[in-house]
Amino acid sequence: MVKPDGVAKALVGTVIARLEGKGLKLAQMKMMNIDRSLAEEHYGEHKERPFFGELVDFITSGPVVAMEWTGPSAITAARQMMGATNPLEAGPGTIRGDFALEIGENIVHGSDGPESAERELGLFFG
Ligand code: 3AN
Repeated sequence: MVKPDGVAKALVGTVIARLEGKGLKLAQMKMMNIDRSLAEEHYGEHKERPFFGELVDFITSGPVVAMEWTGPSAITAARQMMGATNPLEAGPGTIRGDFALEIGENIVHGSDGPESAERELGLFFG
């Protein structure tokens, strides 16, 4: 998903181009606004974390672009290209390493495994 900061910085095309360049295939895509209840469900695993409120505020602050990507080891490949959660720890050449500075505004979200991918695809495209 390209998060509100990525959309605001006009990075949707860049994110898509990078993943397509790697060889992944874009299977579904939807620009949308996420309401609070969907955001709380999406980030349910972080409910007890101190930054949960900020996370929900931020993801609902503007339009996002939800996407389904497919291909060999798509999750591992996409997460490698996204870079570490904290942009200051994300290497150059990664999306977060190249375009973000703050952990709360790190341009993209990616499912962290097959189960979360299934769950999140159901939330956004089901
Ligand atoms: P990732 O998106 O790399 O899988 P998660 O799932 O651990 O990272 O975290 C979800 C989101 O929560 C991150 N994309 C980031 O925006 C935010 N986040 C994670 N850790 C922190 C933190 N310590 N402070 C503020 N926001 C955080």
